Amino acid sequence: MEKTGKYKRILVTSALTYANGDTHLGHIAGSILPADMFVRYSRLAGYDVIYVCGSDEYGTAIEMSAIKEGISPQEIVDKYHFANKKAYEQLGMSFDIYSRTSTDTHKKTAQDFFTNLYNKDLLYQKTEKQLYSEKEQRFLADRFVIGTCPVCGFEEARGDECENCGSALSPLELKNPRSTITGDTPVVKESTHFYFPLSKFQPKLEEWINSKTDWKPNVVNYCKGWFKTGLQDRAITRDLAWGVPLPMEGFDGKVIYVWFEAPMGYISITKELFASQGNEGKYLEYWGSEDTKLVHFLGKDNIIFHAIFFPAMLMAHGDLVLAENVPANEFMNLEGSKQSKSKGHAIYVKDVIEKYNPDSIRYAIASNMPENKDTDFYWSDLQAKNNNELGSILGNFVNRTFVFAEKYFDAAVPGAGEYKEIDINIINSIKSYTSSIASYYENYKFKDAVSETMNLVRDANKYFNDTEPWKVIKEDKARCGTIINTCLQLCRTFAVLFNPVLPFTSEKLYRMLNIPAEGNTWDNASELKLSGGHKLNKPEILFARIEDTEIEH
Ligand code: B3M
Ligand code: ZN
Repeated sequence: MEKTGKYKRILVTSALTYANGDTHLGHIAGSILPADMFVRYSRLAGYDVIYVCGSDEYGTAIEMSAIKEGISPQEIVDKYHFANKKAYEQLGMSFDIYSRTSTDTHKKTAQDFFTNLYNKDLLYQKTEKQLYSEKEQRFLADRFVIGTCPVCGFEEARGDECENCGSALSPLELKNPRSTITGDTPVVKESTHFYFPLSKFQPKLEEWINSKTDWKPNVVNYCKGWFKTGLQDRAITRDLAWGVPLPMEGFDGKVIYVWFEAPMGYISITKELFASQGNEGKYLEYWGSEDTKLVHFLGKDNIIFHAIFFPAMLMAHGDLVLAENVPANEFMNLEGSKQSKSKGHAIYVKDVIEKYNPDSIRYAIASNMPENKDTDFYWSDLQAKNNNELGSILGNFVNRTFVFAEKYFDAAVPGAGEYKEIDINIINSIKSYTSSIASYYENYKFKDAVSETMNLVRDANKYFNDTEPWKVIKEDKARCGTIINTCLQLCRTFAVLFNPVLPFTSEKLYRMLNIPAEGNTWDNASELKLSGGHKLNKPEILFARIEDTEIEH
């Protein structure tokens, strides 16, 4: 029976990954892993939840990479859409759909949205000065130009946003602008673009953000900072070849600005999900209903677009649900500096997945997730978490439980005899652990959820040590049976509670317990569902040690 509560369904999105390069651990930590953990928990907790994501395939980021790689924009997005989709699957990301924005569905969705606002006379045209490269014979939009950020002085700010301070910029605001491709200094030429009246929505947006009393402070503070500066109307078209064309005649050579159409990718990809089930119109049950809890996961550099720009567009459009939460993460840097595709300073998923257990990678990121401040990924930390927590605490507990069951109880679940106080204490603690971990997930506190789950395993190890089955087996086999029965029940509990962060280990545990994953839910995670006599499968190594020689330096 699906859980209801205030909302009938949950719609989860992760920031659409630019298909201009291989995805790295910064994307995983910022938006993909927290969303996947939240969705896996929500499914286990019985919610009707869907998780949509995909490749962001327009914008100058794509064109830049295409020029650098000497291939066309379509070739670059085809190359990296499929590469990133594969990398996410290998890392256990459980999207309901991972699609892309270079589809006809997306093009129509974006153009219809644009037309909706245009027909309401909400958009206006303005002829404005633009940076133009004589050498390249093109206007320098967004990432085609870099310069010094007028807000923080960062010298490699891009024409659309400063990745250092998160400010949304326009090319003309940059000091000493220069072409990213040729380095030459652009001239100023006029061009006409459509504008979205973002400034008009500031009062409604402020009221809306002020009503979000349960949002993370880092997100609310960013928004309040922009309100204080005063929201500026935004140009929503560009002089570019690669992008979604405008839906009306007479604007050849112009496309819809990527940050105006990309968020509509969440809508178009939801349409595709239900179209694949033969019912495209069902997308409106999610996007067109107040009963939907819409949650956007992303990194802090995308907050303005998800907490201000996209909500304003949705308000303008009407009849579409606004985000219930935008639990943005800060950055996970790589041993001190920000991971960046364009600078080649990153740990790419495709590389790390070849060498390490995907669950070890997920666990190392989740237990150090940049939820409220930047954190750093260190290879030594991956090794320590794998060896000293996953291997020595969880792996050790499961292994010695199964070894006992195999050696003394014919590889079956022994009958649970008479419980002593120590048994009842650990069994009763499971229920309180299950609800506290649930509360952490419901409130996007993933680090706490993971460490609390591991605390239960620490208690389980203490239970094993305190009950001394290796001694008890010599004098009272029935008592030993009660102990090992309890430990095996805990292994099933771990298969449920660790599923959000360790999906592959969860699958292994179900296989070893010789039970299907189906039917094991958050609500019954604390029940003793394994019956005496139930045959077990062979124990498997959950986490191989990572030796010093193996770890990247
Ligand atoms: N493609 C992510 C980025 O800025 C951007 C997210 C779009 S979500 C609609 O790298
Ligand atoms: Zn800046």
